[in-house]
Amino acid sequence: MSSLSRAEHDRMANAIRALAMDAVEKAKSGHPGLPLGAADIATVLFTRVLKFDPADPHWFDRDRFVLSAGHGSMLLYALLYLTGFASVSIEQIQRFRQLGSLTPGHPEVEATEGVETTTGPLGQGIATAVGMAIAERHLAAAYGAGIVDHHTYVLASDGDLMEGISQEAIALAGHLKLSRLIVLYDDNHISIDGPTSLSDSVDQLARFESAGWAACRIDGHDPDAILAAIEAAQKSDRPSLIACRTTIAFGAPTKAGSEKSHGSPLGAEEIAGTRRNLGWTAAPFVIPDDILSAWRAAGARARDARAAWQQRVAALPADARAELERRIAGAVPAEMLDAALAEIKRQLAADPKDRASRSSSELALGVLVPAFPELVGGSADLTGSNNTRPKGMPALTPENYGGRFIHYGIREHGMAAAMNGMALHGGIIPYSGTFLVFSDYCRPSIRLACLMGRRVIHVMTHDSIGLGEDGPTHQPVEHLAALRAMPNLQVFRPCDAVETAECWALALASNHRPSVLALSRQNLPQLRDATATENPCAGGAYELLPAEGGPARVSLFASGSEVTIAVAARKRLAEHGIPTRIVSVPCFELFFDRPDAEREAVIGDAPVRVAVEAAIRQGWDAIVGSQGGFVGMTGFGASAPAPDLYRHFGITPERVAEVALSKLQAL
Ligand SMILES: Cc1ncc(C[n+]2csc(CCOP(=O)(O)OP(=O)(O)O)c2C)c(N)n1
Repeated sequence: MSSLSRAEHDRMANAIRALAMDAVEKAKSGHPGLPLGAADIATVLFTRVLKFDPADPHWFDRDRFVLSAGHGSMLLYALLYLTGFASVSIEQIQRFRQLGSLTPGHPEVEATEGVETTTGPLGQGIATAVGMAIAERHLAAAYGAGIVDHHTYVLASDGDLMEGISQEAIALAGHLKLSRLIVLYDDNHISIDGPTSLSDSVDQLARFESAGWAACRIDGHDPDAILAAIEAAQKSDRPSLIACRTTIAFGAPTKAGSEKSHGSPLGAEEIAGTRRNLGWTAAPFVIPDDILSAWRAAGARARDARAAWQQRVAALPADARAELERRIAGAVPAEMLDAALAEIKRQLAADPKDRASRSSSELALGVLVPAFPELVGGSADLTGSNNTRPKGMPALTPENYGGRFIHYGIREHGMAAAMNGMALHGGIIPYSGTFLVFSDYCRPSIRLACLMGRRVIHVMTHDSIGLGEDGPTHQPVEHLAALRAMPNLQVFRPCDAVETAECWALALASNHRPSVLALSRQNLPQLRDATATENPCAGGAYELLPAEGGPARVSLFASGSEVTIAVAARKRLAEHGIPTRIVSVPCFELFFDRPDAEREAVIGDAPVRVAVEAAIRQGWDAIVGSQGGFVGMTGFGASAPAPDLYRHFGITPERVAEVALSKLQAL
């Protein structure tokens, strides 16, 4: 497949166009414009360039292809079918956008083998691809070019480049000189409202060049120009943008070049006209044998390369091979984790003292980072505040891709998307840091991590009014509830150093879930005995202290820094002769996953339940009931030293005891 005549190329590209317009027509919904417009780019990429093997969609050293403009999903499904991925049969193409099909409206990595990442929210794909390209360079540094040596290609649309996240992503990629990242920009000048000139006048080439990229503009319907530009990009020492000038819905008689083709079926008449224009005579969903064979041959191009790669892996020393395979599988063996957790607890037992949970996390990382070489950390310019860089962890830089700590800059959204890309690439467990209040700045990428079921670990410090003087702009109030609302996200809020270590272990062991670790700025006493070997945080909530002097009259539930307040309130209630138990609630999600009976046993049958958390109440009713008490925040915080704020907002042991007593009196 080293060269194709123009006629052969056109027929192969038209196969994509035909499948896309017919599938959208049958589904009565979808986006035909992009696949028709970008078919030439995709055909060159998949027949002449991309290193992949449909027989082994997970081949670790394959090139990654990210369709950032996920609305053009039929382009990708057509490519997967044509090149011979078992996941996408012609029947699946015919079931485009139907319940349970492998061809959902936008590409979903968990649904369809061959799809590298879930896309649809514009800008996420290109930013995720940056993480894949970082992963490639990092692992190439660790394992050598014989094992890791591939490119990451992106097809991005106007919308991808307009989204703010793309700026963070291209700046990071340019800074890190990710020369294996090649973005093909479907420069069709059309978005939903009409011509992009309605809302945009950015010079994209200048923009990318200023961020340290190589950039060029070509005719996106000229296969030779496309191939030449990609080959030049492969030789560049920087990431590359290839702006491919295309016509949306290329070939359609009245809708080509118009926003009318972007997001609705072309209609029978327009499709008939497109078929005539393209010289495509086959019936819907029928690909002539010679064209399908040519596509299948393209899909088989890298078979030998994959076999050779497998031989190189097989020739590795047994230990190195086993370690590589462990990392590719994302396996965190229980014995490795147990040993690390035991070592952290040993250090805590040897030196019990008050620690901010962010410092406890640093102590934990001091053990975990050496033990797990797949951990790649970072921070969005808050390294000293997030405590995510344990001593001796080298930075990942263009001069040292083998480094393990990424200075993401002030780019929370780009950071979270890049972490998704690393997790998707495999071989890496990414973690990073920012302030909890800025979880809003990364929320769309965290949501995708949840949807994709990927292990990314967000250390989010300064988790309440307890951060103090920086004031309400920096004090999260609704963020815990907002994060807990996200399906599949584990939000950990440990109460002390022991719980922090335990929550880290749980996050690491969760191969198919992302986690947030919400950590305090302020010091916290160590409430738990560090010599205990079990990990009660695994249940999400557990009785930290039992009632004394009789059956519990009050159950106090709290997370993080407020567990200490609940413990002090218990003492006050004891002075009133009220037996009170304390339940620590480090993770709602794990708690709510438990069987009803277990959950009820932890909630207990004390007649009064009160929850304490320096945040809004939302979510706590599931534990304390709507009649239960709550001590926390009802609005934004304020700027003052933390102890003053806790007093000002009434999050104190006195207030907790008062609420419990008044509830008891009302019984
Ligand atoms: C974050 C986000 N905002 C809005 C949308 C809805 N949307 C889908 S495609 C699109 C823009 C279409 O323009 P372009 O990216 O140029 O794609 P083309 O029309 O060329 O297919 C929009 C606004 C989205 N998918 N993601």
